[in-house]
Formats: sequence, structure tokens, C-alpha cells
Amino acid sequence: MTQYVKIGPTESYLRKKAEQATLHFTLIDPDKTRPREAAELARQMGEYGTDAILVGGSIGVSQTDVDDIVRSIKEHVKLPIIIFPGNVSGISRYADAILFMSLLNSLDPYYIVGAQLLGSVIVKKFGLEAIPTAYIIIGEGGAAGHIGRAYGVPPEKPEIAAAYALTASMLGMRFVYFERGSGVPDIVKPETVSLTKKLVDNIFLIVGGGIRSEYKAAKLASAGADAIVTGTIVEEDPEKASRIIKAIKRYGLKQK
Ligand code: 1GP
Repeated sequence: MTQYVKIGPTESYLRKKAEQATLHFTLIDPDKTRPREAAELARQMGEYGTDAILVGGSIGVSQTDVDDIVRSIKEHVKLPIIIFPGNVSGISRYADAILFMSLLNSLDPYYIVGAQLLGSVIVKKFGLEAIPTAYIIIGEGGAAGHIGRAYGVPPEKPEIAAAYALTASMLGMRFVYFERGSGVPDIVKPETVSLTKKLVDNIFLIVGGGIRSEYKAAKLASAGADAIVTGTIVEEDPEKASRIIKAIKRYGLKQK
């Protein structure tokens, strides 16, 4: 076995922490944020209780941008920094890990296995911890849905999303990311989260897209999400993001 199928330190840390309560991930888009701002945002969100920093975006992301952002965050924050790649150019050697994702419901093989073929060699060269992740787009999926040529899961069909998660797990992927799209008005349905957690053993379920209220975050946390991602609200209103984190920690407490 190589290190790419073993559970590495970042994944272990996340899994262990998520046993207690739903986690919050802060998403920083290198196309929209400068390195200094990114470090300041990450520091602030760290104080508010975020559990990890994701770095990535669908468009306009160069490797230099990602390197600069990750290094700048690393100088100021102890939290794990995880690459959330939109393409091969989004990989940085300075991160702690990468969500090594396949967009399972893309119509374009490039986003299912082509970019991964190109990226795998770079990830190995950089010695990055790869976390095998199924990326599944629900609804149109905003920019990620368009760029990734997604055949979006109908949002009102939780059983289809859950079946994708089951498929991912049977293929050996340990994380599933349900994406509604950055900045969209709707979120993944809490029923989709609860059904998936019921159907698929041991999957680490990340949910993101459109979450900008405590109420919505609380619903997803109590439905059993392992991690909730917010990007837009962190950029627009960090104070509100802090209240969202509090709601996630309160309603996402896991029972023994
Ligand atoms: C995008 O799920 C994330 O990949 C975050 O979405 O920007 O709407 O928080 P928001």
C-alpha cells in the first residue's frame, strides 16, 4: 500500500474532531483574495472556531496564486490547509493535504479522471496527503457546475445524491462533498444529508454552497453533516460567519 490509500494525519485529525461535532471549513478563493487578506481572514476565522482552511476556486486560479496564499496563511495560522482543486493548476506543495476529487456526476471524463491523471503525479511529487473524495453537484452548481459540465442531481431527490455517495464509498472514496454552488440562493437539503449518513457507513460528508444563515447551517449540522463549508459569507461578513460557526458547533453535537 502506498501513502495515497492510507489515512494520513490531516484526515485522521478531521475524522477525530468530527466525532464530537460538525466541523466548519473556511473556503478561500485565490482568485478573489490576496495573500495578506487570506491570512488575516484565516486568522480571524480560526479565532471564531473554524476547523480547517480550504483553498480553491473554479476559475482564474494559477499555481503561483495558490502557493502565495497557502504560504501566507501558513505563516499566521496553525489550522490544516487543504487544497480544494478546481483543476490541475490549483495544487500547492505548501498545503497539508488535498481533497483528491472526482466530479462523479460530470458528463466530461476530464473532470472524472482526466485532471486526476495529470494531478496525481504532481500530488505525489509534492508529497501531499491525498484524501480520496467524491465531488457531487446538486442542482446547477453555480460556476463549479458549469465549468465541470455537471449533470446536476435534482435537488428534490435526496435518494439520488445518497446513491452517488454509496457508489463513491463502494469505489473506495472516504469523503463525499455535496456541492450546491458558491453563492447560490439554495442549500443542499438537510434530508439529503440525513439520508446519506443513514445509507453510507463511515463516509465523511462535506456540504457547501449557499450557506449564509445560522438557521440553514444549524439544519445541516443537525442532519449529521461532518463538515460545512462557507466561502461567500466569510468574504462578505466575517461576523456573521462567526455566528454560523457557533450554530454549527451547537446543533452539530454528535451523540455517543
Ligand atoms: C463552494 O461550497 C462552497 O464550493 C462554498 O459556497 O461561497 O456559497 O459559501 P459559498
